[in-house]
Amino acid sequence: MEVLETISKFQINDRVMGYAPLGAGHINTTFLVKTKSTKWYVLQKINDVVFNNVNHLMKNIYRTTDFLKSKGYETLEVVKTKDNKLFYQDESGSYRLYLYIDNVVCYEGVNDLDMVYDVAKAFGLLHKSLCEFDASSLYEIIPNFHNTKYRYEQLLQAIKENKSNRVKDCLEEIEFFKKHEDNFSTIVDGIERGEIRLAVTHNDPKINNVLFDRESGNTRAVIDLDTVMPGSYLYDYGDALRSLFTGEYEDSKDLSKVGVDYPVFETYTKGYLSEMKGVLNEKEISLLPFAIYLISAELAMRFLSDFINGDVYFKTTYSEHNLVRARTQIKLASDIYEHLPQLNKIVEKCYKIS
Ligand code: ADP
Ligand code: GN1
Ligand code: MG
Repeated sequence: MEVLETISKFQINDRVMGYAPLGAGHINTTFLVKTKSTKWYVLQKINDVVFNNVNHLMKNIYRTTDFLKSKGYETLEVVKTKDNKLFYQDESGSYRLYLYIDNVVCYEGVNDLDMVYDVAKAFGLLHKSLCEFDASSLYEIIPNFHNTKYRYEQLLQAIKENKSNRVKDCLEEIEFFKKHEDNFSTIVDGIERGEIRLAVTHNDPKINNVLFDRESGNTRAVIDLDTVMPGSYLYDYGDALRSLFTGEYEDSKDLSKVGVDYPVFETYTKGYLSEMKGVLNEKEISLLPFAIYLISAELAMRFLSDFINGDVYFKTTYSEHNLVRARTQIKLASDIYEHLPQLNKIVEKCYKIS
């Protein structure tokens, strides 16, 4: 790709001075585009292996960010191409341009509990701001992304096919899923019965997708909206805590540090409920801790299925990498499952004081 040539396809009025790689994202290729004025831009090559319908993806982003802006919420701002399209495409790939959100910092991990609270509030505010948006009108960018029941069927299929002859290496892990299989439909069935809201969700609620103001330290915007689609708030809440709990140990063989971090759990729950208390229903509140268990089990299934299938989805650097990752998530899921009564009590307390 010729970056300057690609930039010239978009509606930029100022003179472009140059560009440089930006951030440490794993999915897209991102550049900061500097101009002569104070208005800078972010050019991204969209990963079209992960996202095979860029048109749908950009429509979802455009519609939701437009809605957020109308509510006065700082968010990504799509800059269209000269022929008024949401993205530019040529034989080298698909590209989009955003306005650069300046004076911000992005973190790979949390430094303290204040930061946990702020991140939780940022994701809570995103959910709340979009709660009146008709989720069913959005495209499902990755079908069945958080459909744990479907993910379990995929695991059973992988076991049956045993393509890489690896089933013999993970019998204990498979046993975990067999024991827990009655739990995997809870959220999906709840959505189907109308007990759990089908909502607009982010689906990658990690700390490095939140931008903080460089001066005040306050959160400014939630970014990386590629996977914004219909889902349940429960999966986003659960996934955010799951990633905070595993932190740097997601790929580690050392399972001793993996488990519930109570101060992080309580602080995140308080921050999230400070925005979402009036939006979540009783059923959803009662399932908050369960959702962390379920999403951890779901990710464990995804890693294990990929291990059994011969490492075709997640990037791996050694042959047992996906198995090691699955074990971490199984350990976390088991730990949460054992402590559900305590965790539910903490949620009740947070709910009362929020
Ligand atoms: P990926 O899907 O690869 O994670 P992201 O959309 O999260 O890609 O972008 C990668 C990084 O680029 C972010 O973590 C952030 O540091 C930076 N970034 C992306 N968009 C913007 C923006 N509009 N303004 C400022 N920084 C941005
Ligand atoms: C993938 O690439 P990253 O880290 O943002 C995956 C998530 C998993 C995560 C686990 C599109 O996200 O669902 O939680 O790995 N994203 C996709 O590390 O599959
Ligand atoms: Mg990102």
